[in-house]
Amino acid sequence: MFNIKDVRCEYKKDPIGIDVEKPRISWKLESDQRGVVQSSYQIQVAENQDFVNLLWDSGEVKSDKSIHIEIEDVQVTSRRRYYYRVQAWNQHSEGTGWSDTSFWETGLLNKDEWSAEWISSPSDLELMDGTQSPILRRCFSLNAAISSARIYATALGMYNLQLNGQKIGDAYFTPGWTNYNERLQYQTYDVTALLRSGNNDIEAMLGNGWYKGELAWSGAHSHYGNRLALLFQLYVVLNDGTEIIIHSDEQWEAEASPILMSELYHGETYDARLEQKEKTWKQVDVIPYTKDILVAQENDHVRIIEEINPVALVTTPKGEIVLDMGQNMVGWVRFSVKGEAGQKVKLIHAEVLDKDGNFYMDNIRTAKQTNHYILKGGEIETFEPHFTFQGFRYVQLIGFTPEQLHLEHFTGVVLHSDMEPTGSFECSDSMINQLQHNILWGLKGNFLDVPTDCPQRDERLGWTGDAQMFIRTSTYLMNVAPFFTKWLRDLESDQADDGGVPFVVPNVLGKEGNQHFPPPFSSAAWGDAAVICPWTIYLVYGDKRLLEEQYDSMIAWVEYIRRQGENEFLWNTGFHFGDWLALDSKPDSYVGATDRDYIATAFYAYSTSLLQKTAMVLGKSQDAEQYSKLHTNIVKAFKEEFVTPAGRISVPTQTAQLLALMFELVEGKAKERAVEKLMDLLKESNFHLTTGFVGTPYLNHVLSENGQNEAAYKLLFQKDYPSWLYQVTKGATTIWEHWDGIKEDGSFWSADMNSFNHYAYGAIGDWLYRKVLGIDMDEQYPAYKKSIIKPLPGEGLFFAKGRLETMYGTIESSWTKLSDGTLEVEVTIPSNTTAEIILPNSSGRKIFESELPIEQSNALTVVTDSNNDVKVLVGSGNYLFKY
Ligand code: RAM
Repeated sequence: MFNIKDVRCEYKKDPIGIDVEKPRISWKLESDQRGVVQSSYQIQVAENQDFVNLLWDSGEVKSDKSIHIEIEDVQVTSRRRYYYRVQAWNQHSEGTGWSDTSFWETGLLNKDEWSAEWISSPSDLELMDGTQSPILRRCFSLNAAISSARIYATALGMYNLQLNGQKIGDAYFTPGWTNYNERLQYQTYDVTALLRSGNNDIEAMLGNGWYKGELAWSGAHSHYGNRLALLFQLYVVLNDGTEIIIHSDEQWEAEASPILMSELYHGETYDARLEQKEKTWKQVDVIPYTKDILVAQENDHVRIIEEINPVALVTTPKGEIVLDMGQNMVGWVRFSVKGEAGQKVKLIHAEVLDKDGNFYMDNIRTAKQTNHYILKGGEIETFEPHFTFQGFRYVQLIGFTPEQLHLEHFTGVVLHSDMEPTGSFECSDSMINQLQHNILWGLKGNFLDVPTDCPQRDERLGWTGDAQMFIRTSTYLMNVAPFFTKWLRDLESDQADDGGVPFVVPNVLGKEGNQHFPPPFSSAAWGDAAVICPWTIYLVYGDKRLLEEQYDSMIAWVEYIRRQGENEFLWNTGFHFGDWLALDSKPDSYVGATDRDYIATAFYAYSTSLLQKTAMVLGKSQDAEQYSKLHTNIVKAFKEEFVTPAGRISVPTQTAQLLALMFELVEGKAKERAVEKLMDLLKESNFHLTTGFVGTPYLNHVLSENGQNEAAYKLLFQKDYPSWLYQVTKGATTIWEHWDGIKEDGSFWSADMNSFNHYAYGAIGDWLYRKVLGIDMDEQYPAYKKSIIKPLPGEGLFFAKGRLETMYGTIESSWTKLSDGTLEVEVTIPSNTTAEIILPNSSGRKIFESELPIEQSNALTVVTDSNNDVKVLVGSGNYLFKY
């Protein structure tokens, strides 16, 4: 058996509306034999599904490449569907036969194809309080059956399209949040089935969204503009071949919608009675606005991903009626209600109850997170908001009659970017499994079009540092390549002329003059996202094109640092967040004890090393040499400044030792001393961490890498404050911003910054997957073309098992300690890849693989690693080791 499956174009199955000139094709191979590699492949692209008129035939190409193969020789044009198929052969000359036919469809590739005009509600249309959402509509009739129809649409603000009363597509919060000053995504919809011959009615409701709404915590709004507008273009091909274009222009009409107010932070107010009001449509305004910034949708749409039922309806000591969703979630509550016209109901959303069990909103700060609904009366009516989302577990219900209060009338609707789930992790300890669950929900709550720090309070911003800390973990949970591709383009477009990278992307904290932070708005470990994120996406998905695209931005960041201060090899000037929220900070400070210039210089070295590797990958050998020299000089300067001649790191904190070890800034005696110091510091705190945002992601890695795996397990299993499991003991269902968001006595950390859904500390996930399961790769062979599987069992766990869907297929890794002391390790490696499996604690033991003594197995090569553990080199297949 040798099959081809999961054929993809630009990571997607049959994408429509993409504007990539040379799309890349990837596929997976499947075989029941071990050690299977692809020896050749063939791709055909055709105009039709019958593959008679070929646009391109690669012929049989001798290559083991099966991901990101560029379609080079097809000159793509707009609004066209291209069919393609692939077949592959393995080293035994077995062929897969042709894959199922797949396609991609282009969007509007040239800006001048936008004949539509920007339209807005006219200035004489009365919108209540100036906050009411407008509806723009166009009625038209078609006099023949429809053969195909596509809509290309976007908005200044958010839009929600309906065709003949039905929502178009399943995406929410369109057009998504980009740096609207330079980039605005449009979406493509196949509406063939929704249109009818006869009369049709298109309606677009507009909301403030990220464009005009309130963002950041100072009450500031209209960051990109204050006039909502729509750009819309519909192409209909009738059965007789005629093409009709309906686009936004002065023929459209506007009227006020039932949405009286809608804001991301504050919620939505909807008066359902207005649905029945007689409408007086007014002609829209055509407004001047550029179309030069339009780009096709790049990341995954935000969709409704799942729905959860509330677990309880409680009355608090204060008498509040509160719904408990059982899970801190992001999205909204959909509810059904039957009552009199004019009845007002209200849902307020919070993350936690206070220690007395009362509803608690203080940590949400000025965000109101409140949806108001005014009933139209009569039959059962169902409501869910349009242009807002809430981060919550508890919902206070106000204005409902006792008969209306039934659990089954309320549903939690979870929305986030619709990325493909790729990983799983399970082990013998239920608290660690809960931690893993919380990490996943941190991602769900904060990967809503942009990677945000938190999803609930008046913030919800794309903090670069948080993204950098969590990106590798996120790759173990979902396919985040399209998500980060889009965000990195925003990062690049928001990058200052001098190469500085803003604290948040998209940058709404202002490029200058922001009252909250002193300029220049670039902080070590935050701005380094410019280098760490593209490099990570390259490693995990083999996406060299993204590296090429981001290369200038990566260089600009490193050169920015180089220009700071007087010594080009140290970064010892400017504002930095430091080891944010570390526990060794001074009273009343959020900045940990590790010197900021120490952190800044360490990250400078790290980013420069990644830039040097990037230059190598891209074949830019002169750059590689230059950055390798720069790196050597930074490390030298770092040692002179921060390491004593006898090898002691002058900054005596956990985070300082971690950075030096993780970024390989010390070696020999100094390295040994750093490990000793780290262990001493841990012993002093009775094996508890003191690290903040910067140090925490590396803590367990460094321990496991430096012969202290048991210490890493000890930290993982701590249940008292501060530890990962402390929050689990407090009932957390997501990861907290503060180690003591809820204190031992049930009181809270101060309300000004206390998010209960903040993924940064969830970066421990990277250690769970990469070290406990041991799923890692050889960097020379990115995308897990060659994986390194090195599970590290430890005290407290009997088994761990998990999987990761890679570009080549599924990697599985599990280990079990049997009661007789035997260890079982099972590994699956996808076809067309190889692996190095390092069997933990195997030194000197008799090992069986699938019941045969390992030496007799001809599917693998046995060598030993530096610890004398047995290392086996394998091809694809499933392997079961026992010893
Ligand atoms: C707060 C949040 C965020 C962090 C910044 C520096 O706004 O904790 O996660 O990155 O500070």
